[in-house]
Amino acid sequence: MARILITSALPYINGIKHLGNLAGSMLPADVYARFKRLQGHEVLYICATDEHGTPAELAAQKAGIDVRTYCDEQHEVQRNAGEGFLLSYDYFGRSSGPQNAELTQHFAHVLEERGLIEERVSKQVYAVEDGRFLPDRYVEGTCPHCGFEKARGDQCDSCGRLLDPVDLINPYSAETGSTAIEHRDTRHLYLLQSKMQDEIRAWVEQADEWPALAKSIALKWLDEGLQDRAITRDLSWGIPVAYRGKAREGFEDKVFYVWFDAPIEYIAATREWAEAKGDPDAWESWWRTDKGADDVTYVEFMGKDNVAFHTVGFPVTLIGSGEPWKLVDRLKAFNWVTWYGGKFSTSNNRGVFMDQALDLLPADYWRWYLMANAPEGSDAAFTWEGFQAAVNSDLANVLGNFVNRITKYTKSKFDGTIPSVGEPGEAEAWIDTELRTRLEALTEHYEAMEFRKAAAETRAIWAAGNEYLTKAEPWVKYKSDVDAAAVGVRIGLNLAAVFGILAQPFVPDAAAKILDALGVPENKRVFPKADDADLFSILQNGQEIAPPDVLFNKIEDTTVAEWTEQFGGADQ
Ligand code: B3M
Ligand code: ZN
Repeated sequence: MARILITSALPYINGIKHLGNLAGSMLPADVYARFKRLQGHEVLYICATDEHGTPAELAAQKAGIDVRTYCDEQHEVQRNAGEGFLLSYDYFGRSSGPQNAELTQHFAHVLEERGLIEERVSKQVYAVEDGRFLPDRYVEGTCPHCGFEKARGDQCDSCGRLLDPVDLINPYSAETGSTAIEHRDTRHLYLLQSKMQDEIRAWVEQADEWPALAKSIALKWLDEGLQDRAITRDLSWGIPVAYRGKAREGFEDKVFYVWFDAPIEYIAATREWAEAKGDPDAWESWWRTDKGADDVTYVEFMGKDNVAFHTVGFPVTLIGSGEPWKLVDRLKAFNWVTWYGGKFSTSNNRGVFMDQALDLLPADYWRWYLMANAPEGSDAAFTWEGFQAAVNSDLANVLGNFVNRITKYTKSKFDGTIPSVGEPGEAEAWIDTELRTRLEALTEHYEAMEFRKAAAETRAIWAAGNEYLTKAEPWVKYKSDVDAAAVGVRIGLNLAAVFGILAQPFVPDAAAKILDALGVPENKRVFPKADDADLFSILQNGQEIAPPDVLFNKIEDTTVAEWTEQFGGADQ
C-alpha cells in the first residue's frame, strides 16, 4: 500500500481561525487522511502554526505582549481548536521551533553555495517617524493592480496578487497610520527564482495529478516569468540569517521571510514527530527520496492564495538545493468560504470562529456542512439556513433516523439480537446493486479529492438505506411472516454498520457511536470495497446490539434566529 504524506497549509498564529480557514485546508486534509487510513494506507498528516512574519508581530503588539509569549499562547489555542474539530494530525508543530531554524538556515546555505542566492541592495519602504523599515503587512496602501485601498505590503486581499511594498500607492504604516514614508536602501538575500524557470516549468508540466486551479496558477506565474524574490526581512522576530550559529555579516538585525521558512516547517515538523516517537531518523523515509520517500504520495491542501508559494517558491528551495527532497505529487486548492457572500470579520462580528462553533454544536455538525458545501469549484457561502438544512436533513433525518429506526425495531421485536433466519428477496437484490454501485462512485470521489461529491454520495447511500427499509418493510411482514421480517432487520442492521463506517471521515464521533452500538470490531471499521463479499454481513448473526443515543439534534428556527443575531446573517 502506498504511504501517504499529507500537509495542510499552516494556519497563521495570529488568532483563532474562522470556519473558512478550517474548510479551506485543515478539514479536507483530515477527511482525506481518515479516508486513506480506512483504506489501510500508512498516513502521516502534518500541520503546524505559522509563527513568523508580520502577522505574528502585529498581533502580538495589538495584544500588548511579547511575540514569543503570544505565539506560545496562541499555539495552544489553535492546538485545542484543532483537537476540538477532531483534526487527526500525526503532529502539530510550530514554525518557530529549533528544527525549522536549522533546516531553513541549511537550505539558505546550500542554495547560496549553488549560486541561487545573492545579496542585493534594494529600495524598501521606510517609515521616518516610526524609525523602521515596513516589510509586508507593516505597510498598507493602494494596490497598483486593482486600486484596492487597503492592500497589504505582501499581497493584495482584493485581487490576490503578490506585491512588493514599494509598489503600493499612498502607502502608510499599518501600525501607526503614519504617511511619512520614504524608500530607502536596505540589503537583503534574494532567491534567484529566475534561474530555476526551466526546471520549475518542466516539473509543473509533468505534474499530471494537480487539479486545474492549482496548475493554472503555477503556469500563470511561470508565464509571467519567475521573479527573483527577497527571502530576508528587516524584522526582529523570525529565523535569524545565520548558519551553524554564526550570523551573516550585515544581517544581524534581519530574519528570513516567513514564506521562505513556513513550507520548510512541513519537514521540520516531521522531524519533530520522529523525535517525539523516539525514532529520530523516521522522518527521512517521508521526505528523502534516497531514503524511501520515492514510494510516498505527497498531497498538499491549501487555500488558492497559497498555491503559488507551494508550486513555485517551495519547489525552488527543494529542487534548487540539489538534494533528494520529496516534492508534492498532488495538490488540492480551495476557494473561499464566505459569510453570506462577504468576509468573516472579528472586528465587525461577522461569522463564526472555530472556538465559538464548538460552543454551539459538536464538531461533527460543522464538519459535515463545511465539506458538503466545500468551496471547490467556486466560493461557497456559509448560511445558517444552509447549515440548518444540512444538519436536519442529511444528519438527523437521513442517517440518524435510519440507524434509530432499525436498531429500535430490532430491540423491540428481536430482543436486540441480529436474526439469522429468512431468505433474501427482491428488496435485498436491489440494495445490493444500489450500494455496490454507489460505493464505487464514492471511492472515486474520494480518490479525486472531490469532497462535495463524496459527501453527496455518502448522503445518497444513507438515503438508499431508508429506501430499502421502505421496500423491505419488516414491520409489515412481521405480522404474517417473521422470517421475512428478519431478513429486512438483518440487512438493515448491516447497512447501519456500513453507513457508520462510511461516516467516519466526515463525522467521526457519530460514526463511532453507531459502530459501538452495533458492536463492530475495530478491525472491521475499514473502508469497504464495492465487491466485498461480506458487505452485508459485517455483523455476526445472533450478536446483541443496542440503539445508540440520539445521534444528531435538529437545529430549530428559533436557534437560527438567535445565532443570526449573535454572529450576523443575511441582513447584517
Ligand atoms: N500561513 C496561510 C495563509 O496564507 C499561511 C500558509 C503557510 S503554509 C506553509 O493564510
Ligand atoms: Zn489588488
